[in-house]
Amino acid sequence: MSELLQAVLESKEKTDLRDFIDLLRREGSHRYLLRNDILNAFSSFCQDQEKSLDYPKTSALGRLIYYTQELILEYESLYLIVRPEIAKQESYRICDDFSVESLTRQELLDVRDRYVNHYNPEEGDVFEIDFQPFYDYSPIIKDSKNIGRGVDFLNRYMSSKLFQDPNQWLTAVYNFLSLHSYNGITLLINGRIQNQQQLSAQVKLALTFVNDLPHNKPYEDFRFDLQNMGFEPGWGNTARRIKESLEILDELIDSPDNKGLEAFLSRIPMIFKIVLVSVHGWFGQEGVLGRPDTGGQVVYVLDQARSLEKQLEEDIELAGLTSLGVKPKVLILSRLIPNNDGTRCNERLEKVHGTENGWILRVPFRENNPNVTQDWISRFEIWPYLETYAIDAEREICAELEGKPNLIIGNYSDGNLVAFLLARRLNVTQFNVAHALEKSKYLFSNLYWQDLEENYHFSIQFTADLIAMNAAQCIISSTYQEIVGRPDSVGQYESYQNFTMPDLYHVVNGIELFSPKFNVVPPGVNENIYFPYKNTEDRIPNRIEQVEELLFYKEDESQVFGKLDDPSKRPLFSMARLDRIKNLTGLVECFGRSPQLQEHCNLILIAGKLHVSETTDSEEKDEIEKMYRLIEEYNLQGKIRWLGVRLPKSDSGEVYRVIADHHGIFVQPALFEAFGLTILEAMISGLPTFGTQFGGPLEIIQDQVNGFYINPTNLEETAQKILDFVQKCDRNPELWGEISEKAMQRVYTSYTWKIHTTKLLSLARIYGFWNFTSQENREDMLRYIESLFYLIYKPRSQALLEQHQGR
Ligand code: UDP
Ligand code: LCN
Repeated sequence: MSELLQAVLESKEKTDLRDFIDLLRREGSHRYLLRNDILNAFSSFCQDQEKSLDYPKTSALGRLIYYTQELILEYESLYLIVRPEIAKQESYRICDDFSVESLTRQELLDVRDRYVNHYNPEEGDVFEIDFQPFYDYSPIIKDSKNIGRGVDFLNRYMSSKLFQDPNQWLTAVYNFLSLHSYNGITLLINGRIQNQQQLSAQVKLALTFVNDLPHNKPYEDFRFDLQNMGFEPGWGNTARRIKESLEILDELIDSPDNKGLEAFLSRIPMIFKIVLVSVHGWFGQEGVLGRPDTGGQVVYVLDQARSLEKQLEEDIELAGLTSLGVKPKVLILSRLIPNNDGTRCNERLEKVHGTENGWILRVPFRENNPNVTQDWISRFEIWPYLETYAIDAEREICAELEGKPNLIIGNYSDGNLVAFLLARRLNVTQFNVAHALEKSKYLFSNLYWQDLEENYHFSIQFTADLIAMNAAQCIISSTYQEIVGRPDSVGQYESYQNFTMPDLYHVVNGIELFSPKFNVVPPGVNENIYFPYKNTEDRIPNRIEQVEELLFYKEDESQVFGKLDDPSKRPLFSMARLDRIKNLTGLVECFGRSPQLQEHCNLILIAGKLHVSETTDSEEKDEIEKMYRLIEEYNLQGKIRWLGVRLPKSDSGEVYRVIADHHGIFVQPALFEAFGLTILEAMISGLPTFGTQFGGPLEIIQDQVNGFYINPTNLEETAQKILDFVQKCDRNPELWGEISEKAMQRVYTSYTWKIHTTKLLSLARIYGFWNFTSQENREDMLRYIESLFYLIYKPRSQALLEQHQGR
């Protein structure tokens, strides 16, 4: 039993536990509380009982409650789901007489089913999904703090195994080097080197040869000499670079170590063509941001494509392949939407701005349902179209690339599923990115899936998630907590470990969190658009004026709501889509409830739309209405400006800088934010930033150092934190500048696209190498995954298709 639970039961605190349970029961004997509710209930209990202020922290009961993620009251029983440490879960049943039983995962899932009245054992057992057996024989990280650093671990583990047998190691290197080519051009070694022994000898010979050459001698000048020794292009562009590469290889052959291997692989030209998959949204470069389902994902994928192309170009140049006509190509695969609503989403190909060879490739959904497939479809509805989409996309991709890609990276549930289907068909490495999965966004989305199915179809989406995350060779996450949360909160992937979909299936082990497939690689910001407000030489005076006018003064009912009484007050600024989760209305309420904050600051919001008539999205409609209600209720006229504009990217960069010119503050009040690109954008611009403590911002910002955390569910506390800072800045004007400076530094040192792509490409090479050398047999898992696809995913999406057809 958990030590904390034992400590409570064996001490006087047992009475407190009893009283606390009584208190909970008073509000109903059949209840399901999640962590926030549990903490609130416990805090009321402590007040009722006049406990000391530090009781929640110092008592065993307080600590037990702190680690309790879920609490289920079921008549006479109480179930506690405790998470004593990251990625670990224990569940207990406490009976009326205080006897305690621990529960297996299966039993816990039954309890949850019973809670929602869907537990029917007499009708047979429910289908259990269990991925654990497939991970039993792959290497597993031991310590939870190393989760997310999979590649380092994998590299160390696999190398130590492989290096034990020199012959096996040499064979692996030889076979791997013999593998590479680009559009028919053989790379690295040719048939003159016929085995591993010859490889070793020829490397030494080639080294003696290049050693005598001037460092800067271009490769083309001695290409044929190397070719005669068995070496083809790919080792470097100059004598010096080739010498370094051969030295690393020589060292690896004689005395291998994992660092050397990593350095060697980073030089191997094995990635030229990449496909990024982002299916559902309006994927384009203009007029799409702020539409339903397009937000950070579009920004992320476009920036990633640009940065990948640039990095590949650099690598190819260094490898000495540019003169042979080798060129990288990055394709962003998205949906072609015939009814394009003024966007370019009906075009098959669109060049990515700022690239030589980066393209958005759009493939339509097959016209099996013209009334639906001609239009944009919400991400919740697109499941029936994805399988045929992948088949069609495969053809288009191979035509565009004149062959197979070297890497496929999916984005979000739908993109990852398509990435899986493509990777399986093409036998290519699959990476996943999941900016924010719905399962952790919608509370109880799995328990009540049947009630939500009509609008959300989570039964299909969560199945797709399980399929794609297990099939992927590598999962790129933006933060550690995206994988396994924090000591007090569950991570996005962790939430897939075990859950029930009542009447459909039980997930007993949905994903192995300790698998080296997880790697934290945060994104960056586009530094051409978002840069410090101080870089005046890069700013365009005309644009500054226009943005200034728009933010503070412009009167145009179609675009702006509100006129400021005193535009010189310090601006509090936020920008987001009007989703419930983004919680801009929460920020308005927080501002509304603090007259002091209103005294010091104006609130300026850029939030998509001003009129309900402009949107068909029900959540957006609700938020617009709520915003007006709050402005009225708190009488915020004259203190708030709400801009219903969709700014071109270049202007959105200037917006942050103009707010910084006014020594303003950026507030990101989301109820949950998976990563939070706007936080990076604001920080690099030099804005002191107050970011939600729920999600990624917790890792980007270091509280009180280069920004501040807020708990957006606690409006008074949030207002007070901002007010404190504002008042301190009023007293000591240098403070604003200090935080601003550190915010900029934070982004430059840890969150650039250069760091991101260097790491990503290194991962791709290392996973590629290990997949090849270990010949890891994943076929059994992939077969299991396929059966989930055909037996659960497909029939359910077929049923959804029929619903669409009936419309
Ligand atoms: N954005 C924008 N205009 C808007 C709202 C958002 O240009 O009206 C951009 C913003 O600059 C950021 C992205 O959209 O680059 C939003 O990303 P974030 O990660 O903050 O949130 P998401 O929308 O992906 O949940
Ligand atoms: C989606 C989100 O919700 C954000 O938190 C991320 O920043 C964005 O995608 C890019 O990954």
